[in-house]
Amino acid sequence: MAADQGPEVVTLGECLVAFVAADLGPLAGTKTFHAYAAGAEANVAVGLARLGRRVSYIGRVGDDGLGLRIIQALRAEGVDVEGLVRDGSAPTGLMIRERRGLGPAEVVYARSGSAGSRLGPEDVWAAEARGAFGSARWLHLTGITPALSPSARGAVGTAIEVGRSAGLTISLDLNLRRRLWNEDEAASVLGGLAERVDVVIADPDEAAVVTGDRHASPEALASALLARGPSLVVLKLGDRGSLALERGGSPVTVAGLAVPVVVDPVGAGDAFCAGLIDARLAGSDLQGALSRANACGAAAVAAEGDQTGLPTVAELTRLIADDGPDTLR
Ligand code: KDG
Repeated sequence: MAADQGPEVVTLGECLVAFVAADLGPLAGTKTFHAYAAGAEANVAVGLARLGRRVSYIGRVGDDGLGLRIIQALRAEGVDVEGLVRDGSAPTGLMIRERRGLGPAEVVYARSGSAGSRLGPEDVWAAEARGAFGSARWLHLTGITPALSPSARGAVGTAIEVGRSAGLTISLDLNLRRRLWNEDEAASVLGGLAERVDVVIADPDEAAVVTGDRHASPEALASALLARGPSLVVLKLGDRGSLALERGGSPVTVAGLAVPVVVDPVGAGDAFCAGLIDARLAGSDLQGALSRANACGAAAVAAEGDQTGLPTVAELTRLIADDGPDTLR
C-alpha cells in the first residue's frame, strides 16, 4: 500500500446496527425504530473520514443483511473496510435504544456471541500483512472491545504491539460499558491498557473507575491517569466542554458549544475523539484540538443516530466560527 494512499488512522472494534426509537418515551411502548450503523470505533472512523482523513477499520460482521448494511454504510463514507470480515459463523450484533426527553435512555444489547465479538489477533495480523499499519500515524482503540471476548481483548493487545512497533500514536477511549462487564474487571483491564497507550480519553466517571477516586476533581483525575504512563489525558466534560493535561504541562480547558436541542446524545464521545485525533494529526495545540473535538461532539448530539450529525470540514468550520447566517441559501 503506498504511504500517500494508505490509511492515516487505523481502528478496530465491533460494528453494530443500532435500532433507535423514532419517538421519545420508554422502550416498553416504542413502536417504531430507525436502523443505523453504529459502534464506537466505527463512529470515530466515519467522523475522521468526514473530516477528510483516510481511515482503515478492522472488525467482523455477520454474513447477513445487517453486516452488509454496515459494510455498505462505512464504504459509502470512504472508510477502508478491507479488514472488515464477513464471518458466517455468527450474526451481526445489535443495539436497541430508547430516546427520552428526561432522564437516562435505556440501551439493550443483543451482541453476546456476535460476529463482532469474534475479532481476534489474527485479524490484526492480517491487516498488518496487508500494509494497513505501514502508512498510518495513529491507532485508536476503545475500552469496549476488550470487554467483548478473550479473543477481542487479544486483538486490542496485538494492535498495541503492532502499532507501537510501527511508531503510531495510540489513543484509548475508556468507554466503560457496565452492561458488558463488571467494574472491578473493567478497572483492572482498562488501567493496564492505559499504561500502554499515548493518549487516554475518558469522562470523569470512567476515569474514577480506573483511578479508584470517586471524589476527585477533573484535574486530579487527569493527573492520576497521567501517572499511569500516557503522555496526554483528555477528559470529556459533557456540556461543560473538555480538559486536557499533557505530561509536564498545566491543565487546558475549553468550554463546550451550547446545543439548544439534544436530539440523541449517543455518539458524542466518538465524534469528540474524531475531532481530537484530526486536530492532533494536523499539529494543533491542545486548545485548538479541544475546540475542534467539542464542536464535533456538539454536532453529533444534534441529530438522530450515532453518525448522522458527524460534521464535514465545511460544517465544522461554520460551527466553530459561529458567525454565519441561520440558513444557507
Ligand atoms: O459510543 C457510541 C456507542 O456506544 C454505540 O455506537 C454502540 O459501540 C457501542 C457500544 O458498545 O455501546
